[in-house]
Amino acid sequence: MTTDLRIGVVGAGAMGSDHIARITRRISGAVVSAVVEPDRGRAEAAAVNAPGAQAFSNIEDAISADAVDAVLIAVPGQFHEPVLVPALEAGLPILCEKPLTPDPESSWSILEREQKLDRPHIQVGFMRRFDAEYAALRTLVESGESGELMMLRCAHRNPSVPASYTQTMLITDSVVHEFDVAPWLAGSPVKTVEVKYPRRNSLSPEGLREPILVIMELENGVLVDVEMNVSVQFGYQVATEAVFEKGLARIGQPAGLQTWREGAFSVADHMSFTTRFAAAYDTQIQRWVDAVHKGTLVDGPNAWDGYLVALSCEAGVKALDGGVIAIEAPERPAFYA
Ligand code: ISE
Repeated sequence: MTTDLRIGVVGAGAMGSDHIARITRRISGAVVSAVVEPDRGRAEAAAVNAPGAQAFSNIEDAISADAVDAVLIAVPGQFHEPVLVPALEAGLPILCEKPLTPDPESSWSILEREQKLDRPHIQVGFMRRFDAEYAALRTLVESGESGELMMLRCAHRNPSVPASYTQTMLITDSVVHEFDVAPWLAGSPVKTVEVKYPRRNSLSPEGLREPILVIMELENGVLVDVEMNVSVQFGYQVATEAVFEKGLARIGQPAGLQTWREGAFSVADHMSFTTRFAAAYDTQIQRWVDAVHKGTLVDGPNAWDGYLVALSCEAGVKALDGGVIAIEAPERPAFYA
């Protein structure tokens, strides 16, 4: 029998506490051994779901106390680098919530540090790759059964966003997922990014100009459009229609409880990504834990994928001001082959 992997969760906000509860209740082969969170209130609230975990206010202390075998980073993206660096220096396996870091330069410097180790240690939390429907769509693309893929038509709708959500976050916090998953589905990296603005939703928070339509051209000629819409009020939806030479495929349609009453038919849908992707998050963390036990350390998107997404986000943010922005990616280091 293997000993449980001792995970230090860094950040006990919404996502971190969701992961803490999931590791404790639903993941096998792992325990939350440390919660790293400077905010005492958050740390205490999270501790309820992590019996026996030690509390630390920074990652360095958790590492020097030898309290962790692996690190799950769930603080906002701008705070990832100061956690990634000591965790890499300690040679620990890392699951880092998206994005790897907020810009290509800092992501590149993380890649340089990681390459000093014997093998990749960082998995990036692009959880959509672990969603059963996304996986089925990828299998369909690879099988060629419907012919070549030509277009991906994506809708990414949030009921609302917090007051702290800014215009660039439409790209860096939301479309960031499509920048990872569309190339993964289509088997080709992003070549150009363009953003178009339809009429503004009058219900959008002040200062936000949205929805937006993001158009990506992939290196293999597949076109991807993403309706990014964060004030839809009615629910949380992430749906994709894939257009093939001789077929169509759709994922992300509501599949909840169907009711028919008083002359109206309805299907229950999600209100948040935490429920919509709950099973994907479970699978992602279970597979990461299993990979760490096996010694492969990563089973999913790695730091190189995180770097490519950082390049796409940089292009996407530029495209918010107009133009078709091209992406020039360097060659992938052999370390990530
Ligand atoms: C949020 O941070 C996420 O990662 C969700 O998956 C995404 O749908 C949402 O737009 C983001 O704000």
